[in-house]
Formats: sequence, C-alpha cells, structure tokens
Amino acid sequence: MKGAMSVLLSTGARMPSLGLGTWKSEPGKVTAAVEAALDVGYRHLDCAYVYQNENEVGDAIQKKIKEGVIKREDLFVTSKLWSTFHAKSMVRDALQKTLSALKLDYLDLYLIHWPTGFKPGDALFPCDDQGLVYPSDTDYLDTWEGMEELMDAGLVKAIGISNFNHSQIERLLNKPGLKHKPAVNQIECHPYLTQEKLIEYCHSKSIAVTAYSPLGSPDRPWAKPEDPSLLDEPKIKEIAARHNKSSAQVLLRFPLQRNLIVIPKSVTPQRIGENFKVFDFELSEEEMKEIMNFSQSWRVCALSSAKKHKDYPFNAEY
Ligand code: NAP
Ligand code: SBI
Repeated sequence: MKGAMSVLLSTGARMPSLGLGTWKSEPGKVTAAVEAALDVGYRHLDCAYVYQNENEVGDAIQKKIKEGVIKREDLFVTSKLWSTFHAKSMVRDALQKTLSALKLDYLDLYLIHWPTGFKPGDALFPCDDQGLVYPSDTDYLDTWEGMEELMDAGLVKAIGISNFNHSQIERLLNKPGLKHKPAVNQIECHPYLTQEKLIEYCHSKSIAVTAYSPLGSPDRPWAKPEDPSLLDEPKIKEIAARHNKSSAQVLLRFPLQRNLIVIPKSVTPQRIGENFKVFDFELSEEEMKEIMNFSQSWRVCALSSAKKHKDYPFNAEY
C-alpha cells in the first residue's frame, strides 16, 4: 500500500491528510475506535470539547503510547474551543480542560469551533424558548488574541478556525497587530457542498482546509428520510465499483485529490480500516468532475439556532 499523505501547514508542521472524526462517537465506544484507528495507521484525531468524549479519546491515546504503538510526537491531535468560552479571559482554561481530558501537555492544532460566541455557562447551547441561542458580546478578533497566547505559551503548535466564511477570515487576516495567522479552516465539504470559492480563497492565503462530514454525516441527529444520501448515490457506487473500492473510499479520495485534509468519523473497526485504505488508487480528472457536479449547497451543519447571531457564518455566499 502507498503511504499516507500529509499537508504542509504555514507553521512548517505536517498534518496527516486523513484523521479520525469523533463527533457523535459515544464515550462507551470511542476508546476502542481510537485504539483501532491507531493500530491500523491513523495518526490524526479530530476532537472537540463539545463532543463530550475527550476523556475517553485520551484513554486510548494513553494506552497506545504505553503499548509503544505510537509516540506523542508522531500523533496529530486537533481540538476546538467551544462557543461558550469565547471571552479572551476564558480561552486558556478551556484549553486546559481539553488537555487534561485528553491527557496531553500540548495540542497540534486548536481551532475556534465557530465564529459565534454564546453566553458563558453550563449549557453548551444556551437557548431561549424559541430555540435561538443567547449570543455573548464577544468578538472573534479578541478570542483570536487568546488563541495567540496559547501558541506563545507553547501549549498548542498551531491555531486555526472552523466554520468561518470568507469575509470573517479576511477580517481576521486584516486584524491590526495580528501575531499568528490561522493555519487551518475546518469546514463542511463533500460532493453536495463542494466549497470551491472558500477553498480557493483559503489556499490563496496559505490556510489549509479540513473537510468535515465527508460522507454526508448519515448519523447526524437531525437526519430526515427525504434528505439526499451520498453513500447511496448510484454514480458514486459506479465509480467505486470501477476501482474495486467502496463508496465511502471514493468520497474520501475525492477531498484528498483536492489537497484537503479529511476526517471521517466511525466507531466501527471494519469501517475505520476501510476508510484508511484510500492511498492506493486515483480518481481520474473526469471522475473528479463528475463528483463535483453533485454540488447543491446542501449542508449537514447549518447551526440554524444561531442564524440571527451577528457572526452567523452562512448568510454570506461563501
Ligand atoms: P461523516 O464522517 O461524514 O459520517 C459519519 C457516519 O458515517 C457515521 O454514521 C459512520 O458510522 C458512517 N461511516 C463511516 N465510515 C463508513 C463506511 N466506510 N461505510 C459506511 N458508513 C460509514 O460525519 P461527521 O461525523 O459529521 O463528520 C466527520 C467529523 O468531522 C466529525 O466526527 C467531527 O470530528 C468533524 N466535524 C466538525 C464539525 C465542525 O463544526 N468543525 C462539524 C461536523 C463534523 P459508524 O460510526 O456507525 O461506523
Ligand atoms: C455537538 F456536540 C452538538 C451539536 C452540534 O451541532 C452542529 C454541528 C456540531 C459542531 O458544532 N461540531 C460538530 O462536529 N458537530 C455539533 C456538535
């Protein structure tokens, strides 16, 4: 099998192009899933405080370091600052919670999970009776200063953003006194939401792009029977059969050939193995175009409860 791929970040570090997603991975299943992933060669884990399973992810990392399967320095661990911790004064404590749950002394990448700050407190989505989130009065430019301090303290090797649109990134890049540029923007990206303009903009600014929900997130809690399903698309199945691969493998190869990083989630050991076998085949230019043609601006993660927030990212075209 050909070796796994990586992307060079603006910090000079390399980020493995394929990582294991952990949103919705139940605490009772995620330790075994991460162990299985590390055993078959994954070296990149995508975590977040809001997933409420970082402690169990950390158990697996510890176990595999103790067993000698991996060394900390060979692993790339990402986590994300949740929206209730956007006040600059809260950023360091939020990171410390994540580091102690993961049982690590640094992260490879820490992202602002959403540009939208929410009211601080125990509720992760503090909502009114209409279901709309209570915003905080924070500005993500101040949050960014808190992130920069983590870099300077050596607690994180790189900082980045997630779910930021083009104008929000531009505003961040133009921030007076900016000390560290975002290394990565993590965004939803799959054949129903191909994100050409945002990806081109990020790459033009040397910001690497991670594609989330690459399989269309079939286990998203708000899935409806009438929603489109990437894994069931006949054309994807046809391309997969041509290469003797599964539809999931085609959906993962697609972003890799666009120089993206991709983070499929699974808690099923067989699928975890299958999803890693994507470095030994190539989609033709024609097939890439065919897959790109599925584009229909369909989002898994619209964060609709925050659509009235001043920093809601998805009202803009890109
Ligand atoms: P996804 O990776 O597109 O899909 C996960 C679903 O696909 C699970 O139901 C999984 O089932 C199934 N699956 C995995 N491999 C499969 C295979 N080979 N064949 C058939 N089914 C397969 O969805 P996602 O979890 O939304 O996105 C991936 C990761 O991106 C997340 O876990 C998270 O780390 C990150 N993310 C970030 C954000 C953000 O705001 N930054 C938002 C969404 C996601 P089983 O687990 O049952 O095997
Ligand atoms: C959660 F833990 C709960 C809800 C939720 O909805 C939006 C999408 C999201 C997120 O913010 N990041 C994810 O990976 N999924 C999420 C996570």
